[in-house]
Amino acid sequence: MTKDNIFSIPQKKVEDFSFDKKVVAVFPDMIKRSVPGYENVIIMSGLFAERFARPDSNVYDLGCSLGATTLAMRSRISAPGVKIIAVDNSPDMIESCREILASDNGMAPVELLLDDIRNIDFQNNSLTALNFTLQFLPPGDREPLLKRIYDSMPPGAALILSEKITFSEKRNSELFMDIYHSWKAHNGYSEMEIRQKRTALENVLIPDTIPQHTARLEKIGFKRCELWFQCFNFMSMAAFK
Ligand code: GEK
Repeated sequence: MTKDNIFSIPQKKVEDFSFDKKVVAVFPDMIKRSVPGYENVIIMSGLFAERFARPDSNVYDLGCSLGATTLAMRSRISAPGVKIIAVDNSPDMIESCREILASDNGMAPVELLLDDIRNIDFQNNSLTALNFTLQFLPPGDREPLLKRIYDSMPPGAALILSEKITFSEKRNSELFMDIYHSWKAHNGYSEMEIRQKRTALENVLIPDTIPQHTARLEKIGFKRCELWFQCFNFMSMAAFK
């Protein structure tokens, strides 16, 4: 695994974060050291897929990056006729993801799309995973996307929504952010790396609170929304139609 040291050199002006070749080259190390619980969320996405992927339906992995969620789901799906549709709008991610998928011998076919998740015509959708992706959409685009996902689902279908979050109580936001940064330092990131990455993400990743997520999902029509994972300012929810 190539070590992430992208932000280890002082930068005069920290540019907005983008999922380019440099990030792709270190992505597995970056996400493992930057998202608490990431590996669990991925494994559990496979367990959701085992239960919710219905015969002859589509399963979506939106913002698939290098295909970690797709591979976890693929390894668990046994229902016949399931296709996984994995989407990312970073050409560098998709190129590397294609190579990774080619060396996997899972059964379910995977359609890999280089596209914006806002452009996808969702069909026959038994399960959608949005693992740490919705947070990168402009806030006003989040509800319309979730509504289109909901509309493409039969009753009983599921959504996995994993996100970085913030808190309505300012002191809690600061506390959890601070503990989160201590965890990053524990994982070997320097104070400068943590600071520069934070600046790079400032305009790019806009977190919501758990009540905002829940209210939006319920407004759209999802019947049961459950928080099934949380660690500091990261969480994963499951919502069912
Ligand atoms: C994993 N789910 O390993 N359309 C398509 N893709 C997008 C868009 C968009 N509008 N915006 C961002 N992305 C993955 C991890 S990473 C999370 C997801 C992170 C893509 C972006 O290119 C990147 O690959 C991914 O969403 C977010 O389980 O790095 O914190």
